[in-house]
Amino acid sequence: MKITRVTLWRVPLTSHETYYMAAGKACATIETVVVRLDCDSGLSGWGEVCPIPHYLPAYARGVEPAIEEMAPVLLGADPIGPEALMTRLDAHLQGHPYAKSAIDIALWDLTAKAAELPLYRLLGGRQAEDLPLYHSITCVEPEVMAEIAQEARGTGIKQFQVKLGADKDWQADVARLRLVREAVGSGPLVYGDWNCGAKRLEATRVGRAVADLDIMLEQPCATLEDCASVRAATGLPMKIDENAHDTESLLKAHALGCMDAVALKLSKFGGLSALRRARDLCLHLGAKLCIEDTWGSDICTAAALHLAAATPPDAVLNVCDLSGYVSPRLDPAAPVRKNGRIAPPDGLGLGVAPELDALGEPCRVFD
Ligand code: 0XW
Ligand code: MG
Repeated sequence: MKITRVTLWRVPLTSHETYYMAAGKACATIETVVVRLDCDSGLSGWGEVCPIPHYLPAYARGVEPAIEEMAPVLLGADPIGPEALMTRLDAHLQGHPYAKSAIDIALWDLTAKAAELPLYRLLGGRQAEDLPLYHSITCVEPEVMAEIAQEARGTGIKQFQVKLGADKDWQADVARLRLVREAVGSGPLVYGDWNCGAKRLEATRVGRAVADLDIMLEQPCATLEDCASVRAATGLPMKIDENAHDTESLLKAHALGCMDAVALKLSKFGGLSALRRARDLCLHLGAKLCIEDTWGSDICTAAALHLAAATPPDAVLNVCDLSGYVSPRLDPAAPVRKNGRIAPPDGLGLGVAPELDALGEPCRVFD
């Protein structure tokens, strides 16, 4: 089997509610990039990547030139066994993991379709029927965040990510954590995410002011060293997100003692092949795993769900139904949350395929 065509679409995804984070970052309408790899056998594989502006060293309009650069290696190549082709792509174009993520997801979709299996079976086999979701709460007034949490709790959600720092008011952040903690009752997991937007001082003040509560902190500062200082000063468990993007960063976070949990996002690492290796390392290091992507719709969401379903359930902290936060749905038949959980699709390959109407006209075709 050979790849004969690479087609790209840019699709604006609009959040149901604008999603505010620290340091002026927000998700209102964000472009996702959808990739289709067509083969001479008639099979097609789908990929997607949706970088959030100002969030990581990645941007949506960077995907197209990176894929243009990789197209000569892709065209005519055998897509079966994605890691072999990804190794060739890494030699041809260094870095650019976010652009490679979309390609790698499409290669896994093709490989699983050719094997006539749902992707989770190729990734090691299904270990979980469904997976626990967290609900991410936009950084607005503390009382409003508590209401959002309570509403989500009523639908069965048991894990809450409380965005912090958007108004640079540390006492408001204390109120956010206290009110959400109170609103959802004891038991559920509540964690505050600064998305790198705090300095050690304010993150430590916030953490110490809620240290009597059952709270986890997520990526308070921009560096692992500063995150580790906050963890040591507050005694609160910590999830690392933006700083975890390759083997070296995972080993460093573990050595610094600040990686109780970690966000394994497809586009930070370079797709399912790289994320599966990172997952295995994290299993060894004993961190709890959030398996997801930065943002996106049904393709990113499905890819992460397949890997999460093929991971030992006691290591999985949670997953994210990214496509539930935005519209349009690329595939209206894709999985949705049910009682705070979500299951991977059961069809062959990724088990999702975008409706062509939702994609519009392609922005580039390489053949
Ligand atoms: C990546 N986000 C902005 C979107 C996800 O839903 C969660 C959040 C994060 O930083 O963890
Ligand atoms: Mg985060």
